Amino acid sequence: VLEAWYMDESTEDKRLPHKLHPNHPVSLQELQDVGVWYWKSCNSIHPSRLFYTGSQGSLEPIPGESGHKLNADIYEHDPELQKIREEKGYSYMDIIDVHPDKLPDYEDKLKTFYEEHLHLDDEIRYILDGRAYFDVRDKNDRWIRIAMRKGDMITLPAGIYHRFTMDETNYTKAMRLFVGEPVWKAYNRPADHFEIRRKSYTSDDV
Ligand code: KMT
Ligand code: NI
Repeated sequence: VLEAWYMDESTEDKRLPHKLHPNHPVSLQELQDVGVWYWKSCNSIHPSRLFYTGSQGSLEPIPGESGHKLNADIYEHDPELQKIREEKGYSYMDIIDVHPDKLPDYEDKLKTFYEEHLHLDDEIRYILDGRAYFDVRDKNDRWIRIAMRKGDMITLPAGIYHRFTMDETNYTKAMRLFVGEPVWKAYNRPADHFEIRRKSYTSDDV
């Protein structure tokens, strides 16, 4: 099942869960309200399955056999991944192995990933192995932490403030997807002058 929660204010190790006490979980609907899509693989170790149902972009609990059933073990030739890529136009993909021996400038990159930033395009990640956290700001500017593990896919909408960190297991391998030629440019906060910040993801009563 989806694991997402509001974060505490502690400045302790970013790799820790940082849950509130008591925990304040965040639902799939609440994520969708800020424009984040999240879906899990059928091979997830979690019992509850959520399938991305396609064109409407909705996530629903197992609707019979319809929808996509990603399998991270066969990502190189997974027809379900292929279908999503075709439907969404994710023509570009590469794989980022976040490990000191595999990722050049490992420490610097992790530092950059954890700076609060936005992109002008969607950030689409599919976790092939290991685990990680994506943190996103809700409409009231509070941090939501999303736990990602093998088989999970996420789409952060263009313009949302977010950041990324490893968890205590210190390993993740992720597929990066993109519509067309990839643009990885990150704009650290404050970056509110962009048109994309006017449209959405900011407080409704502004
Ligand atoms: C980003 O821009 O936040 C990232 O690319 C996160 C790291 S993907 C493993
Ligand atoms: Ni980013």
